[in-house]
Amino acid sequence: KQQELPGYVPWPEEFVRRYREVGYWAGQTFGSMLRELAERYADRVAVVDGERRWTYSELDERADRLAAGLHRIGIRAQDRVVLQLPNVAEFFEVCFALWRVGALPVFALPAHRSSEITYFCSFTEAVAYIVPGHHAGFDYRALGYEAQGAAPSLRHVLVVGDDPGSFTSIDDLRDAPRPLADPAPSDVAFLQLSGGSTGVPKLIPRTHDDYLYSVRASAKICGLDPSSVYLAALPVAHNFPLSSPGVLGTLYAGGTVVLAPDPSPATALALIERERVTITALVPPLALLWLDSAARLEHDLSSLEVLQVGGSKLSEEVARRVRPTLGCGLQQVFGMAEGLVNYTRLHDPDDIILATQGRPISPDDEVRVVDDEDQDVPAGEVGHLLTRGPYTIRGYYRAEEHNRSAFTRDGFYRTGDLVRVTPEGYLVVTGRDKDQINRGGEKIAAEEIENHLLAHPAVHDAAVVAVPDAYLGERSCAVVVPRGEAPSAPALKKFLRERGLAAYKVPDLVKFVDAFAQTGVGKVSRKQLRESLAASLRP
Ligand code: J2J
Repeated sequence: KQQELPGYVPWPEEFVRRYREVGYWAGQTFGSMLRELAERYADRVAVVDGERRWTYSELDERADRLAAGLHRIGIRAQDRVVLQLPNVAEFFEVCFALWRVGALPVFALPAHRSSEITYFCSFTEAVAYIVPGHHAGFDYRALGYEAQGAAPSLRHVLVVGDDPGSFTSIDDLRDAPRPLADPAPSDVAFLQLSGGSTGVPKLIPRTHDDYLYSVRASAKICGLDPSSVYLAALPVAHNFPLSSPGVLGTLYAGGTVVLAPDPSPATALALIERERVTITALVPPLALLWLDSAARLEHDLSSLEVLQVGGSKLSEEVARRVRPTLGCGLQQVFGMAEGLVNYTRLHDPDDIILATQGRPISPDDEVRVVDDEDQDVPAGEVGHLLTRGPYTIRGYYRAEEHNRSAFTRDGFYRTGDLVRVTPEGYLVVTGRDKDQINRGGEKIAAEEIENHLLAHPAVHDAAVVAVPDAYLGERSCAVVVPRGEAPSAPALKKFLRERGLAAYKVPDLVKFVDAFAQTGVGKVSRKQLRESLAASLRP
């Protein structure tokens, strides 16, 4: 057995034993899963990307060939590889190839820019960075150069697509398959991104064992089988479309994954009709966009059985419109890349489906709702959600100090969500106590943006908070105390974009104030400050 990844916090031995005994952890790896799927579903279509259709055997063979090529250029077990691909078929080829080598994808999102990418590459000491070349009007190879400049560990920038420039194309890495040792199922399989509430994004180590359990159980809860057709409208690297049950759950069930290049109604609804899609997943603002779109009348959506909505709170009014308008069932999904995922079940009564965010996947998901002193609140009351279980991490990757506050001493993850539990055991999300803005499902860590703002010479202090928004649920607002003459709001936003921040993190609004409130005893905490600013901005 290989050495454990430094910076990974394993489950305590008694939990490992239990999760294996009960069969949650089935001792499988992603690589061996694909091998079995290729045997069972050989000629069935696994992935549809535009006019391309890859069968299960084709995907399996591609993964073998690329794994051999990655191995040839020196990529080895436990190496970290930052992966930033949009919804293209090669996403699967590359992931499974890395898993066959035992290397760890680090899942960046297509929206990330140099600020995020250089951090992921240097913090994880990545040996390679994989990009799409051009995509959606952006040249990712430029990020490749920046990453190389910033991360001495980076030996390769690999490009998917026709125009690698001076980098290596993955087309040149499709070697003859060679035998490679499969990683251990208990090994870390990849690093997923946390929504985050701290100055730098936290990385989430997920093992083959724990993640595959959540994928298998999710596929079952969502009724997936070989006739299922899943439309990936959200970016596939995000935990929701990746695993709840998402693209991996669909492959596990022998179904077909259809990749949408973008989630607009025009693109996605046409694909639903063309590919006879049965299930898809959206964040609430996109669900609203689909419901309001005239395009839904132009397409036959009769194949669609389930629309999953999650990532941020879905209002009951919007929830009510799903079945009458789109003709399909609704499933609410409340999950997190750290682990715990809750689903309303397909045959739950309407009041549960419309007004709750579901219940946990596993009988061994432990859920506590506590007050500020970590004491359980009376049943049904609102409190902080803590959780522990067979697919919830025990610590972020290489974050010893942060882990001391993000987890309780007995290993519960502090989700930062405020919830109550219904008598039927379903969770209702009522709010949040983490310093994060949930911009229609896209998460923004206040402190991360504040640090960027503070780098501006004319910014004395800054706080970033959420303001309510009819469409997105929340938008972000930077409240800035200028140093000397205040810069203009557009100039500040431009400054942030030029620092290489992903566009969704650039504050929607900028407000200037003379000073932040101080209490009699001294400075108020950042958290209190953000809370009072947010309250003052609410209409
Ligand atoms: C309210 N808040 C929600 C919901 C997530 C499935 C689905 C979503 C995610 C995800 C995921 C919410 N109502 N229905 O990983 O596998 C907020 C909570 C939560 C945070 C996690 C999955 N669904 N949230 O959104 O890691 O605040 O995962 O703690 O991006 O999103 O964000 P993230």
